[in-house]
Amino acid sequence: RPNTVKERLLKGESIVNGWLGIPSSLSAEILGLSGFDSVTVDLQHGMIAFDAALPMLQALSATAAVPLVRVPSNNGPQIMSLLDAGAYGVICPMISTADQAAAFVSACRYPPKGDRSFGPSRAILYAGDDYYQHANDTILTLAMIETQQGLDHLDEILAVDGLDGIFIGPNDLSLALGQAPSSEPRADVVVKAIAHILARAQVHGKIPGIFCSSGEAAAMRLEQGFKFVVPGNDANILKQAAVAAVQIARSQ
Ligand code: 3PY
Ligand code: MG
Repeated sequence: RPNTVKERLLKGESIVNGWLGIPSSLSAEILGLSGFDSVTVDLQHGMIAFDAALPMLQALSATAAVPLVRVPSNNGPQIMSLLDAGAYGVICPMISTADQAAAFVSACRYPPKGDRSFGPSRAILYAGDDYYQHANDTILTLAMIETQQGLDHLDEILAVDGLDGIFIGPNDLSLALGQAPSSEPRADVVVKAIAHILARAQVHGKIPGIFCSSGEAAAMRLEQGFKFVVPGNDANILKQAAVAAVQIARSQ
């Protein structure tokens, strides 16, 4: 099974990605059927461990959305487990150096390109029996740029072979630059850093992605030139819709 999202990104097309932090296969199925191109199971800040992530990846398989994960950290064995579980792409937080980026990419690639260990227990069910032949090209790798060191080493990180793109974490990036965390930063220093990361990613031919917290914000980022955006996460979308529905009910 091809990774249509990676193929489209490499052609320069834009992707709208859903974001799951609630540990529920039903939530995964709902977002998977909501029109997103891909959906990310967030094992870093979502309330999700491997045992909950597995049925979520299975639920996404019943939809057209490409299943991605955000891992808690740059941990090879953990990345490999989630790939074995059928993730077709990995977003890795807090990438600060080229060595870290190279280790991340290596965990996603079978030898000789990387050091991924073989055993795609469920991936083979999702992908098909020829998983091994295509896996190194299929798996999407996005390194999060969200630390001061990551900014300092941006060009070296972007030069890492096999890294498909970057994904900005605006909250951690704000903190790194001495500002309060925000998904839609307004502080000049953060606005400039985001524009800089975007421009450098474009120069290096890497996919520029960014987390955002609403449909409007995601549309603005696409307009700005980002190619992989997130119009909010499941918990916030649920909360906002619930609050709005209660308000409407009480206003009659
Ligand atoms: C950040 O904003 O730091 C993120 O990691 C978004 O999920
Ligand atoms: Mg972050």
